[in-house]
Amino acid sequence: MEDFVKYNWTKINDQEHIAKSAILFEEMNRRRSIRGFSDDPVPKEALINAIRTASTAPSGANKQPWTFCLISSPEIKREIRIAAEEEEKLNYGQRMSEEWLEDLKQFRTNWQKPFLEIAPYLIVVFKKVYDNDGEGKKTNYYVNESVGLATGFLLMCLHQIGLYTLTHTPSPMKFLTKILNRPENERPFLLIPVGYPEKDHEVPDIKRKETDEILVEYP
Ligand code: IYR
Repeated sequence: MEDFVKYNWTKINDQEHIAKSAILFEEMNRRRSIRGFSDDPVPKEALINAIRTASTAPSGANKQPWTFCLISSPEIKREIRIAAEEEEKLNYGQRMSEEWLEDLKQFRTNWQKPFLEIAPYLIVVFKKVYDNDGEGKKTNYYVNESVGLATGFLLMCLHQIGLYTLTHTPSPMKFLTKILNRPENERPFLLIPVGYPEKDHEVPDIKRKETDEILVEYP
């Protein structure tokens, strides 16, 4: 039986809610995925704090069914680049539909992924489809939702602390399990290069949906 403890929460006033929400929106609305990184170093301690923040996300039955791999080894980054490019060559050359390729044109992506070696860090998020603590298999619940939430926390945190990211899925990503030597119960969820944009980096001029396209109110 788990204990319950008093929750120390605080109430702020409506003006503060509104002011904080407006600032946060402006900040997050400036976030952009980047695909050209510089090799400028970033402080590892900040990344570890960001990962700890990600791990505060809610999860099914609080199972926290995730592992974050933090990679700075040039050898491992190189291995990941080579394997990712192999998959992406097949994706762009034969696996992706015409519609998909058309949808991606605006991002000017291709199979080449030099940023996987250039970015100072790669974070690979793994989901634990079940837990394996040595005493046998234990069930995890809502694994995709939970790991998606933790990854969202991570991306938001990294942006808030002034670091830049890409959500990268060189699928199928099974090669990451192998290169990073992860156990059988872990599956790659997302590959996130972290660092700073390269000099004069350009991003596509994307438009975000208007509020009335994403929000339905029931007053
Ligand atoms: N994984 C490929 C293709 C790709 C797919 C989607 I959906 C994107 O939003 C962007 C790219 C790549 O990274 O190039």
